[in-house]
Amino acid sequence: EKVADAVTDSEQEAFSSLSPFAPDAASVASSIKYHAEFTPLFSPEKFELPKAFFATAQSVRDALIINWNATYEYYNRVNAKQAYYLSMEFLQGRALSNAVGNLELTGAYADALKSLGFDLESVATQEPDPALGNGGLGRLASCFLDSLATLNYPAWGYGLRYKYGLFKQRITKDGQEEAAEDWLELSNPWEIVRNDVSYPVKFYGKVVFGSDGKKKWIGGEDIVAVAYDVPIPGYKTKTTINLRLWSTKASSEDFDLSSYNSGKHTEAAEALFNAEKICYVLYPGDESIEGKTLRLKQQYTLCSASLQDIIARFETRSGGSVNWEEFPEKVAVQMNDTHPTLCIPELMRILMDLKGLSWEDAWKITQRTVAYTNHTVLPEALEKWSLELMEQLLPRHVEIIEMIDEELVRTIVSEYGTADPDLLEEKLKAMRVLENVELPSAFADVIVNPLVEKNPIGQFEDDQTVVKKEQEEEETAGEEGEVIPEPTVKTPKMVRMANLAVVGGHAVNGVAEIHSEIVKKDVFNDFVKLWPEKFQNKTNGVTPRRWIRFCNPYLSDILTNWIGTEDWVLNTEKLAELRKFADNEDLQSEWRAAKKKNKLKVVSLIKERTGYTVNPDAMFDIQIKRIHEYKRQLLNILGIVYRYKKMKEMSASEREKAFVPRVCIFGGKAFATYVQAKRIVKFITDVGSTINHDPEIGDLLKVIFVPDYNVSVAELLIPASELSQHISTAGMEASGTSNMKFSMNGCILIGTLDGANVEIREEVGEENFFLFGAEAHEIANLRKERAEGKFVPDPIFEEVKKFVRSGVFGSNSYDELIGSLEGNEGFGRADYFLVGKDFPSYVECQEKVDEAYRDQKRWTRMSILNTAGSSKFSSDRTIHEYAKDIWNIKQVELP
Ligand code: B1H
Repeated sequence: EKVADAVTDSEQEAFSSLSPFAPDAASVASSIKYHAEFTPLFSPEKFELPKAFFATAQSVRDALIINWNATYEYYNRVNAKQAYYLSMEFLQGRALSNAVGNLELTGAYADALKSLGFDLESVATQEPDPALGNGGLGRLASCFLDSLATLNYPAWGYGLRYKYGLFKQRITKDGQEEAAEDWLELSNPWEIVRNDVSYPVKFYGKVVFGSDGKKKWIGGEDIVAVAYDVPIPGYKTKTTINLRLWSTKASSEDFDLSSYNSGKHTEAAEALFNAEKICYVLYPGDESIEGKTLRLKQQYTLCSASLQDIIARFETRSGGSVNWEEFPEKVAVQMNDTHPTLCIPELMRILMDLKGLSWEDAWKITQRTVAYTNHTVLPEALEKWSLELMEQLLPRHVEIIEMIDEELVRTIVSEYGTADPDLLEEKLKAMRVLENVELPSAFADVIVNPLVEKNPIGQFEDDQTVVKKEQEEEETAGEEGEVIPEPTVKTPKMVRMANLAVVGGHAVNGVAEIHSEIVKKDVFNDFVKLWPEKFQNKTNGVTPRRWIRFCNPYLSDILTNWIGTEDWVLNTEKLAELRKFADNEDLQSEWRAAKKKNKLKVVSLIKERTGYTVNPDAMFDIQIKRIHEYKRQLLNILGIVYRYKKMKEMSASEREKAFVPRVCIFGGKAFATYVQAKRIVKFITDVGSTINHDPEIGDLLKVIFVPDYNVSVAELLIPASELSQHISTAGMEASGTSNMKFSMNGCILIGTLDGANVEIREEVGEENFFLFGAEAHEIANLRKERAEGKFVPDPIFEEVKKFVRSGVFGSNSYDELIGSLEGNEGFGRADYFLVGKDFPSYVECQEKVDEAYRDQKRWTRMSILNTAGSSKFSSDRTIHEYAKDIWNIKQVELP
């Protein structure tokens, strides 16, 4: 039974009268002109493209506001359970085409703009691409919002309104350079500031007992979080949900006017800066931990402001009779990775200290409300915070975390008993929320061992830590027999956020089947034994609106014609109907023509961004994702180098017979301080400048690095791709989501059995996927063998490394890059990512790709079968699963 049934007919009528302005071209045009004049951002005498974009967006926003208000009011009324998706990242991409598309107003807006002398596509490209995320994790959050709205689920997103998005990437002769992404420079037409929705957020201070005997957190530093709402329209529905982004500021009293008047301008504004800087930048790391205090302040701001807001809404909707036990029946909080884990102690704090609940009640409510999605098993990305830092910044939360840890110790002791102290010690060490912390005093006589790790040496220490440790070892190395005190820096007390998230929530999920298995078998195996029912899989998905319907109109038309309905946009299962036409010659030629048109757009993009001219008839072979060693862009580029070397050894006619012409395209950003990733970028561009200017090679091979990869660039590249590379070391890519987008757009994947590749291959058929490489279960042993010096590299791998070192790509001999692939400890990890191991099978697989591409009928069939087999990867499927298995929310259709 739908909740909507609870509403009477007359109420329904009242809502339907709220429909947006009449969506014909003439009224749209007058709305655009109205905003150009009366919501001005530019001077009146000219009407140029930027003004056209802002006026158009403002006019679309009117429709969104009407629908947003109707949705909000209706949800308030029916008071259905609502899900809240908390994420440090939302990678929204441009909103204009998506919004008019979802509102089914594309035609009206295109015509209206035409009558004003503009075309919709050029107007849309005026919009800055808001990059409030690093990569897959943030883009997933945005796809989820699209599906939630489209499927009429009561849900909101909560995030931070970063002043600067992910940096702009420039490629120079020295490699990657970063520049600030000032996406708000001309203002953001989509956001609505809610000046009446703000909450105080406290840092530092101390904990005292109040007169009521309750704990009170006082003093310290108070800032204010203000709500900025971004309406999220669903496709072909009135439902418009909310992405609420917090911006931080100081309260106006914090501006020290007397200091200012006495000329101390900087000091006067210090508090303002201190508060505002929390939301200055998106934390730039993808899978690494830096910039500590500010990052922790960001995380706490998100958790605290969002929970205060959620609780206020719960209280309002309860209408004066608040029953806290009902909270989990009205609220589901999903934590996107561990970044919002402070939700757990924050909810506990609010319930106990401010609402007066007992520990037991608060704990039950918190656990039933919160759930955690894990997105990575890379050990260096499992977040830990220094207990000391957290104690200073959030003293009350640390008390609560210590109590949670103590309860957990009690559970572990009762599970394992004290008969085998070694086993118990091992379990406590692995499972406790607190690391390197003495056991709570209650357990002092139960367990003798202090459980403090002496030398925690991680697999993934960065170069700096290694250097520091070597220095320390030198400093402490004494004469034989001399007693050397343990350096205390080696046993920092830490809070393990993942363990806290697992303990404090009712569900833990991975993001692809293989990843969820690794989560259960390795990362959280001990917790699975305690609470098997918590662990789940929710294979990621992507929205078919943005990632097929709007980014690939040529393909969309073909799909609609051959399937006979446009329903596939909402019911991707319909895509399977294409299977029966996979060999149909008419479909095949339409299919190839659409691909060609998309490739031509990319030819222009490449010309404009890099100056290179590429041949649209060559195979477009694409790898776009964050630059990371585990994603193995190095394997790809070394494969290209090997291909180039073989070409150079042949005569022109042999070359043309042996190789299919390719344009190899790379895109992606390297974390600004990730030195090895930046070396990879530089190497790719160096290889490109040699090959692309080699007259013997011509159109047979081109290597392009598209600078400043972002959502908008992905929307152009993915529809134009024919082969795409998802070649991570098996077991390291949790899911991947671009692999799904490529497959939907009829691109064939080359990849390892990793993340969602495994499921994509199952769905599209193994003959339509190019598989190579070692499997996840083999990796640990391969690394061990490698370390023992048992690995014998294939001659072709030796050959390609020697070729690079010979100086073909400039005077640089790439010692650090190539050295990292060898058993050469001086350069680090002795091919930790197994590039050398997989190289021969990768090269062989690429030969099969060439062979398949030569037969265009076979290739087109494979391409069609990829689109036809991609239906599982719609985020609509994923969201239905979260709604049912984790959040327990129901669809609420607006009348
Ligand atoms: C993913 C991250 C991530 N996993 C830390 N983990 C970050 C971790 O700023 N940080 O500290 C930022 C991002 N991102 C990605 O999530 C996985 O690598 C992909 O495989 C997966 O598809 C994606 C969505 O689940």
